[in-house]
Amino acid sequence: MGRSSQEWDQDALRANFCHALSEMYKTEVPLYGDLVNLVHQVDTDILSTQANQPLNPDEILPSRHRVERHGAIRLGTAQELTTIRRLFSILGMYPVGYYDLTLAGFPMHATAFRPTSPEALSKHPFRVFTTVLRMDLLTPRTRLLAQRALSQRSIFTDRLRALIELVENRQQQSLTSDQGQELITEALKTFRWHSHATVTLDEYQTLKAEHPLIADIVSFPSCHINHLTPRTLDIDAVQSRMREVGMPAKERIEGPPPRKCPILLRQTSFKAREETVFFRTEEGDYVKGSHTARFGEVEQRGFALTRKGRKLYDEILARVNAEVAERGLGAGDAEYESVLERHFKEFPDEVTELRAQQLAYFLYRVTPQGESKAPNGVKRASLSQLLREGAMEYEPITYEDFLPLSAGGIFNSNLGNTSQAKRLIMEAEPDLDGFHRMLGVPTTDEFSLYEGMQNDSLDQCRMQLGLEEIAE
Ligand code: OOG
Ligand code: NI
Repeated sequence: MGRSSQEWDQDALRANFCHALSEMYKTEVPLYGDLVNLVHQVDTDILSTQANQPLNPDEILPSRHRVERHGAIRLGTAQELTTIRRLFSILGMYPVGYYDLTLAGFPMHATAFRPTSPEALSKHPFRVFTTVLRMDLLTPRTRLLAQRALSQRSIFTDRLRALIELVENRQQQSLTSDQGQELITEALKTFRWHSHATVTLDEYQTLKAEHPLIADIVSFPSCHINHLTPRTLDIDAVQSRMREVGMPAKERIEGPPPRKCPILLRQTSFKAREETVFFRTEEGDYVKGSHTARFGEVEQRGFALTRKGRKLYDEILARVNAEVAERGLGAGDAEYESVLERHFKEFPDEVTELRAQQLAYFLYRVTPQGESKAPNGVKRASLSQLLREGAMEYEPITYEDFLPLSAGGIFNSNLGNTSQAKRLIMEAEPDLDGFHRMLGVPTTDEFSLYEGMQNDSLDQCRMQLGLEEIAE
């Protein structure tokens, strides 16, 4: 990034973009604004109770907590995905991870555009879950309809394209302050809601019959943001407060059960609202209909898991789902929670165990005691010994990605009444190569990012302690 004061840096641009998007979404979906206020109230109560005096979260929590939000968009074509990738890279957000949504019966795959360095994450961790349609999984009739509608739309303004090119053609990836502001204004147009569809009601219904998300992706002139997600200190409290105030909360919190050591993430949301949409008619005017897609979500984040930890998580979830299916429990069933908690007892819930068994990632640092230790000529030491001696300490790395979808983790008990089209989708293979081709670059593996952070911290400690090697 350039250094001149009139230039925008990526982190500032991302922060401004996130703020602008949030303000726009609050106007579009007023209930989202209510949810943000509710979360703020819950966090205030939690902090005040803990401290036994009234406290304001804005004054206590790290700024990254108050700003943290993720959003989600759904795209139709490779060209749209490539351009989104170019836009987000200007904001310091890069494609991390691959999510195969066929496991949930969606003809889509996805990545998360997010900051990747610890510095950028601590400045502003905003990320966007970005899905793209898999044409190969649509029936021929729907595919034709989708291709036609998508080829006729342009979700980016000419000015936005010009600004992206301007940044790319420069030596330094920077914009003047005015250009930065303009980039945000123009980008918002890509994500805003349009109440006038580009398809007829008939076409919409055909698309929707195959999968509601196909209709959501294909029928509109933009790729509207479909939800935003603030972060909370206590998702269980948010869930009950949503119920108390009569928000249409979903039946249960997704992800692992509440634990002493939180892992991955837990999230809940209010259900998507039905909205008026005007559909094109053959005669060139519009007829009134409706569409349901946009909602508000809340998340609480825990520790990032290693591959081994993720495997254990998937296995446990598969067991939960097998039991739930066998007993015919629904998502809203109170019994579901106890099944979840019982099976998750197998996942260690002590930081020391999570570390010793290499189930989660950690950042290491040298303690003041370690720093003051005189060099004794020793060039090698074991990690466990350094920890035991109190020369080093560690803290968990926060999970920055999304709830993993795994074959075992999907609630598939009622496949019996699943349509033929959905069955075919669920039996499809992931297509990472195809996704990379659409994206134009490979995605970064999330595990390697966490591992890199952990290794960098160990390396830093090794140098600080004057050692040649810190062994396991
Ligand atoms: C996928 C959204 C995924 C989350 O929090 O897991 C997501 C979609 O577009 O429906 O945002
Ligand atoms: Ni989400």
